[in-house]
Amino acid sequence: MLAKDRARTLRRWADLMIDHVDDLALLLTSEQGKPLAESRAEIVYAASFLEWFGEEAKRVYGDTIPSPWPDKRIVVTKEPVGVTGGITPWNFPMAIPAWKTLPALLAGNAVILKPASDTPLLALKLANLLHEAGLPGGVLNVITGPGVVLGDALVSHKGVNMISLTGSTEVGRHVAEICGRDLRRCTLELGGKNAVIVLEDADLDLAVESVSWGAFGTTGQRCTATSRVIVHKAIQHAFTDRLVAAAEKLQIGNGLDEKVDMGPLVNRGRVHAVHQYTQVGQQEGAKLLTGGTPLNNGDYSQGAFYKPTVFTDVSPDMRIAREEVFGPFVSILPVASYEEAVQVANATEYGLSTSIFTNDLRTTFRAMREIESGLIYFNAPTTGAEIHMPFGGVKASGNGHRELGTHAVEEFSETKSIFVSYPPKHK
Ligand code: UN1
Repeated sequence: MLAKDRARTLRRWADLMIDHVDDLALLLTSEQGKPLAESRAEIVYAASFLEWFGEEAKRVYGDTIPSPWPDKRIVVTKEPVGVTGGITPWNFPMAIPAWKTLPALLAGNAVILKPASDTPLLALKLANLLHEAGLPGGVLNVITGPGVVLGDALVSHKGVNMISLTGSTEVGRHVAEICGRDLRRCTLELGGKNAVIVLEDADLDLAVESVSWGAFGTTGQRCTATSRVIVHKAIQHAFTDRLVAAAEKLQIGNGLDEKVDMGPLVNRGRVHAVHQYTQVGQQEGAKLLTGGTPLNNGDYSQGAFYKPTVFTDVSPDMRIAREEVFGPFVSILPVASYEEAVQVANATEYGLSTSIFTNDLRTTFRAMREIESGLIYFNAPTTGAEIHMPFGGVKASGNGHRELGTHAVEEFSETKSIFVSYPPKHK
């Protein structure tokens, strides 16, 4: 398609998503569990990607470079990679399929999308709406089923030129191994053990509100979720008391009930996995301040509910300070200085998102340099990606690629360097 036609299709797609926001949100909550307000926000968020990429679709530029040699020009063009495979998780069943599919389409590729088997419906809806918006048949294809069968088939298929995965670091290593063998390009967006650093001069109310949302929003099921709080000892107790109070105030229940703040985990297996970390924390000698139990009584018996859980006196070598829990679970690590906070923040194999609460200019600029993390926030939660910003992590949180924004289009493109010589005619 011509760039202007691609742009028009993507913009129509965005409008269709907004027209259907309530139906889509209802489906999302019914399938995934997050509260309706979060589901609506996710649809609007996904539609904003479509809108942004719809505008961007007209701006696929190349370069023309003068050569050091006379009578020669160099032209650099961007071309599609070919067929790309997207594998997406169940925590954002609409937003992540959108953010993987869009740059791939924009760069001119065909896409085969494999959504998580717990949440296939939104990806199917996304594809329906895109076809309604005018995408030709066969350009976006959705396949549904278990990852162990379909994921491996997709990742190792000789007709697939590139794989883009959002998932756990364990699955990422497996996908990278297969792609490595076949020299297939793969972009990986993996786990995190994201820290919020709360320093002595922090605005405590803001820090508590941000940690509560970062740790318990989406029931803690985000790669960017806050799972560690590294707090200066001088304000440790004031901060901890307020965080525990905020956690205990959250209304937990069926996401279809508009009064609910935190929905269930995605399935019962996840309740078991989170609860194991509570047991690990207790065995390791950390102090459980609140939560630490599944909710099973009454209406809760129908679902996969877990209480927001806060541990304190956690030390950096404990498993609950190092391993991704992916649930409403946060570990507090007290420190005595900014330097120690940075050392503790960097002491994990992950490096996705870190947030620092301070109003000190020197600390701010030092932290920008010293924190090992693909995303750094100041005075804000560890969550909240923005469409125009490169998104991704360092260390075991990824393999060096970045999603979203114009960077993402580059990831889904091949670069062709063309040398054109036009010497004078030989006699
Ligand atoms: C965000 O918190 O800003 O799987 C979005 C995930 C991420 C999206 C996070 N890919 O949680």
